[in-house]
Amino acid sequence: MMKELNTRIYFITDSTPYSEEEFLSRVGSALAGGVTLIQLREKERTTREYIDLAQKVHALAKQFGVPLIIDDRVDVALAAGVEGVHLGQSDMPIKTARKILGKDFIIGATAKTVEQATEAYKQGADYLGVGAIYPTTTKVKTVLTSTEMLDKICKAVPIPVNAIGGLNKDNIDVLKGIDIKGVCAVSAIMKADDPEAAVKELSAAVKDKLGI
Ligand code: TZP
Ligand code: MG
Repeated sequence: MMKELNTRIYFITDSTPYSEEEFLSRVGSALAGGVTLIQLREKERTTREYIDLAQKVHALAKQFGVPLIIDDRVDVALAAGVEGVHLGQSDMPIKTARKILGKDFIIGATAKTVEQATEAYKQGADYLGVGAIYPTTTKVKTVLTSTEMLDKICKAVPIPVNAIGGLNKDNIDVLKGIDIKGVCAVSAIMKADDPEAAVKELSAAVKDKLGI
């Protein structure tokens, strides 16, 4: 189902090097800068810690009217009462998640091939993240995805497609002419001296260079 979903500046968090206070302050700053979608991505926390942090980030995101997506975990997304979940190729199948979560919940999927993209769409995904476009310093099990593949995926599915992986305001030109609906960024925002300013600069670059 097509939803009102703005994936233009999709901020994916990484709390790893920060105290909770510093992390939440950075997330608040990024939200103030105008991210349109936010994903809490935690790999090391216990389920209880993940839910607790999700509720804190959700309280912030709600102040800005920005939907919160939880990485990997349908149970955590449900327990924290957030708006969405992002599922990779080894997470719960999209079809199963859709059955559990209902039609209004936002479900995102990772795709690296046209086959994965069309399958995720058929199973009920609302948007796709495709990458990594550039090598990334964020801890992730991924391989590079070409801009040619990104272009093919955009042409293959009617849902919004976002590019991800090593993207920042200075290197998104390679995405020009490809029908993505937004960019995902971790480091470019999370590690910035001033996340609010970083979001504003990325947003301006996305508008200037990609026309979205
Ligand atoms: N999936 C593909 S690349 C990536 C994920 C989660 C990490 C992107 O992080 P960064 O710091 O924006 O390169
Ligand atoms: Mg994941």
